[in-house]
Order: sequence, then structure tokens, then C-alpha cells
Amino acid sequence: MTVSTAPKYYVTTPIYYVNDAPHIGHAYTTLACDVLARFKRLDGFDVKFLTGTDEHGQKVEKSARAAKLDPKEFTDQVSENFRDIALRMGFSNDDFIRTTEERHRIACSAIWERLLKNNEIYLGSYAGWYAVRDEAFYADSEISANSNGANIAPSGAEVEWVEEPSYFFRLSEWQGRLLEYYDNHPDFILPKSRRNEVISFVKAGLQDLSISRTTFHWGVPVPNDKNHIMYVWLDALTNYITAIGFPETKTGEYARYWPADLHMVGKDILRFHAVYWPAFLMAAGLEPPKRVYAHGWWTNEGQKISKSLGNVINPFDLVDRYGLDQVRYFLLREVPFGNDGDFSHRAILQRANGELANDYGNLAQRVLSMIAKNCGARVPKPGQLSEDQDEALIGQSTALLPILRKHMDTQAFNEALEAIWSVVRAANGYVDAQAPWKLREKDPSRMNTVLYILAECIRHLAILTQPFMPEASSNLLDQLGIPATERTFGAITDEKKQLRPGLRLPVPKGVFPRLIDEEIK
Ligand code: ME8
Repeated sequence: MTVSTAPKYYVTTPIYYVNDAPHIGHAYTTLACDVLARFKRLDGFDVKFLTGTDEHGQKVEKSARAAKLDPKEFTDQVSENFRDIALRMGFSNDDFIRTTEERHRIACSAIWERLLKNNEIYLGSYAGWYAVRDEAFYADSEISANSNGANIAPSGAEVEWVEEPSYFFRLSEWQGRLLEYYDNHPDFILPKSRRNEVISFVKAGLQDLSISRTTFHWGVPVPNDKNHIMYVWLDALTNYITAIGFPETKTGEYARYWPADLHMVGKDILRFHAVYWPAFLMAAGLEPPKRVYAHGWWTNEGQKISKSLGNVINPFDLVDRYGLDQVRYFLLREVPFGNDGDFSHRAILQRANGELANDYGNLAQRVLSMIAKNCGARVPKPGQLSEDQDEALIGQSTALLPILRKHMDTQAFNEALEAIWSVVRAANGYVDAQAPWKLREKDPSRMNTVLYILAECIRHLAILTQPFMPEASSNLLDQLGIPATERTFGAITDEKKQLRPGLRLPVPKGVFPRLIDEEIK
């Protein structure tokens, strides 16, 4: 067996409920993780990127019943949609976990046994509110009435009164250790505003948590008591360690990848990840993850996205309409990561045409066509470089990688893209200022230098945009004659990997078409 000496990076998405078809919100979270996974792989990390589906619980059981299917049959069908979306969006996940798999039952039983052994669980009975939509218990103080007189949780989900025997987790005893953990790990919860919310919640005091149910049966059986199934959130959260071979902790993937570097989640499920999960783990004698990032919420043209409003954005349709790279770029560029965002067709069209077709696409197209026409379709040989013009642009291009590393390590995707675009704009400015088309007769050697500098700048850009826009970037790298082995970030820092003058280039073709949408004026 070869042991990798590369640093590791373990990133996870939430596992999605299979009660519904995947929509843009699910695609968004997984996209963010995909971009990070691709970035880290190109940067030499040994990456594990996990996504999957959450298939137990009352909500899924109810949906199966509504579809007149047995829950297993239903989850088999709907889980496929999430695999399909991963394929269509170009996600590079290394594993896809389903909580109905045997490996997961084994891991859930093992974490339960550890909690039991450590005296973290006791049998009692639960009487209180439960929201099936959120699969969450709520305190009396959190409940209000909506305009129809129904009782609702702060999330807006309707709650029902539940009374049943239940095992409890001694969450109330973890307040101090959780606060200490947040204190010692200031970047455990990002963004900062969300961290503060979690800290206030924990400071207000924690109740013991009901972690088993007896009134329905679609779940993982509690190992010591067959009348109970495990609470779906304890079951679901455990997926992050199931996928790396838990309960084996000493060797193999768990030893290599745990603690996870990042659990990416939406703000709706932060409490489960930043309070319950680290408490479960610490109580089971396991390490908490290194970071939970809670991103914001997408609305559609100003409205909440919901099936009942009929405004669910289907990512398949979006990709068909605008192209994969355009959708990937838009989602991460439009909104500062962490904030809420509003989807609009006009906005995606503007970005696809303005920033992709005009700024980036045109830059590449202009330069590659000039090389094809004026340099015999070969990488031109540069002459003497001028410090303030040529070296300035190359300097800006090579300075990008450390800037991007910094932004990616805080999940600031929009800032990473802005940094890349500042170089795209600088390169376009350089084309206009140098006007290489005017140098053909007058000073061909200078023209060669200018085109070489631009080609080198595009090489940097295309390598660095691969995580965001894999198709167009790889297309550009093909057009620059860059072999597959020279597309990692190592090729940016290694001077020997610079474009070799004389290399024959293929016929250039545009990578970002201008989009016309008849429905948008
Ligand atoms: O909560 N905007 O699954 P879920 C942005 N199974 N992101 C959105 C979104 C929107 N409008 N809608 C959904 C569950 N999301 C549990 C998770 S993890 C151990 C168990 C994304 O299918 C966002 O990431 O309801 C959110 O947290 C997640 O989908 C909820 O997916």
C-alpha cells in the first residue's frame, strides 16, 4: 500500500432529503464543495469530497406513502435524481452515501454504543412539539400560531404534539465544553455572524435532546432496544464518518481524513452541525470537525423558493438554457458567499455575456486568433520584456495563486473570482494599450512579445479557473497546447512549465458564446 504524503482535505455537503427533486439550493451547496475539492486537488491535496442522500425519517416516509411506494423503493428512485444532478453539474465527488446502506447502519450502531457506554444516553419519555418538515423538536417558547391558526416553529414549519418513550442525549451537560470549543477554534463556525448566533443559542442553555422515536419505523434500529429507531438527525450526521470507514478509527480513511476540514451547509441546518454534531462526537470520544460553513439562502426573483409557490428552479433546465460553466460561474459570483441571494434570469444573462463572453472569452479569442493569423499558429518567441508593462501583467498573473488560496480557505468564492477578473481586465487593458495588430508590420518582434505575454497570462487564468469552470478552462488549455500533466497549480509556480515558443497550436474557437434569451428583453 502506498501512503500519500500529500496534505489531506475532507469536504462534505449536507446529505439531502429524498422527499423532493433536487433544486438550485442543493446544487449550490454541492457546487461550492466541488469548487473547493477541485481547487485543493489542483493544489496538491489528497481530497475526499462526499455528498449523498438522507433517506430515513418521518418526512421521507410520508413522501413515500404519498407516492404509494414502499420507502425503500421510493428512496431508491429519488436518490437517483441526486446522482443525476451531480453528473449534470460536473460534480467531482469521490463518494455518494445513502443512509439506507448497510455500512451506515453499522456506523450508526457503533456511535450509539459509544454514547451508551460513556453514559451519555438515558431512557425517558418525550412530550413536546415536533416539526416533520424540519425533522426537529421545538420548545414551547419557540411555538407561535400562523394566520390559519396552526402552530408553527420559527422556521415556519407546522408542528405537531408528540408523546412517546424516547432515549435522550445529555446535551445539557455539553454547554460549557461547546462554548470552550468555539472559543478555542474561532474559525470553527463561519461566517462570523452565524458563529455569534450559535454562541448565543448555546449560552441561553441547552436541553437534553430526544434521540430516538417509537411512533414510526423508517430508520436505523437502536441497537439495544428494537422498539426504537434512531432520531433521523443523529443518523444523518453520522454519514460524515460512515463514509470514511467508522467504526474503524485507527487505520484507513478515518485515520487519514478525520476530522473533516469542512462541512458545508445552508444556514437552515447550522444548529444541527455546530451544536449537536460536535457534542455527539465529543461525547463519543471522537474529534469534532474543523469547520462548519453556513451559506445563505437563494430566493427566486425575490420570492422564497417553494414547491407550493411553483417557483422551484430546476438546475437541469438552467444548465440546458445557459450552459454548465455559465451556471457554475453565476452562482458563485453573483452573491458574496454567506449572504442570501436572489436568482434572476436577467442577472445570469448579464454575467454570462458581460464577464464570460466579453471579458474572458473575448480576451482569449482575440489573442489566440492573432497568434493563429500572425504567428503561423505557433507560440511566438518573446523578445526583451518591458518592466512596467509586460512584467507587470505577468507579475499580476503569478500573484493570483496565493491570493486565491487565501480566499478559498475562507470560502470567499466571489472574492476569488473578483481577483481573477481583475487580471482578466488588466489583460484586456494591456491588449488595448499595446494594440498588437498594429505592430505586425512596424515591429513584429514586439508583437511577438506582446502576444507571448498575453498567452502566458491566459495560461495562468485557464489553470486557475478550472475549479469554477472546468469545461471552458480545459478547452482553453487545449487551445494553448498544454498537456494534461501540466494543468495543476504546480505548473504555475514552475518556470519550466511556461509556454514553449514554437509550439504548434490548434485552430482557436470561442469558449463562451454570447447568449441571447428571447424571453428577456
Ligand atoms: O436539511 N438556498 O436536507 P435538505 C440555498 N437532510 N441552499 C438551499 C436552499 C436555498 N433556497 N434550499 C436548500 C436536510 N438548500 C438534511 C441534511 S446533513 C447531515 C442532513 C441546501 O434536503 C442547503 O445546503 O432539506 C440546505 O442546508 C440543504 O439544501 C437542505 O437540504
